[in-house]
Amino acid sequence: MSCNHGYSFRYPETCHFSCNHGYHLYAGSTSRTCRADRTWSGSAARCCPGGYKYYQPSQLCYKAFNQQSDYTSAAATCSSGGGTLAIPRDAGINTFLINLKNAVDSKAWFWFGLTDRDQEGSWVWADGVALGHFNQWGPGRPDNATKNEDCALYWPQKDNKWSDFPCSETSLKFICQVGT
Ligand SMILES: [Ca+2]
Ligand SMILES: [Ca+2]
Repeated sequence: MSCNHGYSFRYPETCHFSCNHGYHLYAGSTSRTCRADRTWSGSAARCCPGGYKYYQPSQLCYKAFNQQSDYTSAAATCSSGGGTLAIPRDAGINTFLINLKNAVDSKAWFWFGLTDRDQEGSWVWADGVALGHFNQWGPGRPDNATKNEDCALYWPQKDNKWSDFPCSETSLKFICQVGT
């Protein structure tokens, strides 16, 4: 994000924002005017990398990848784009992510950023925060069925509830998130 190449503004000058190369504007104002009270008109522009979609309530960008990967490699792909595996921390984000991945592949399983790899039964989001009150586990899940099911996924055959599966499984697709 840049504003006329960093030129400093005074009332009543107008700043024209543009997204950095490879990013697209999703929300906010491309032109903001410096007002007499030293505040700016409009609202902050939000840019997402190409292929990512902006979700206003979380102010983050998300992309469902149409490629298969184990959990660790998926997380590395997200990290190389400056983000993490997506975190459906509340019902609104969860619904947004379900629609996003269904538009890519409504039958595939998709990883998202939740794991109990470090301590069995202690689920932690991709940003290190412990899973709180909100969850959407499917019936009987997580079950750690093969004793090493430590990574979370969307389970389209069960109304897109969450399930646990071995992190080393390579046949899943995945969803990333990145800041604006
Ligand atoms: Ca587990
Ligand atoms: Ca399981």
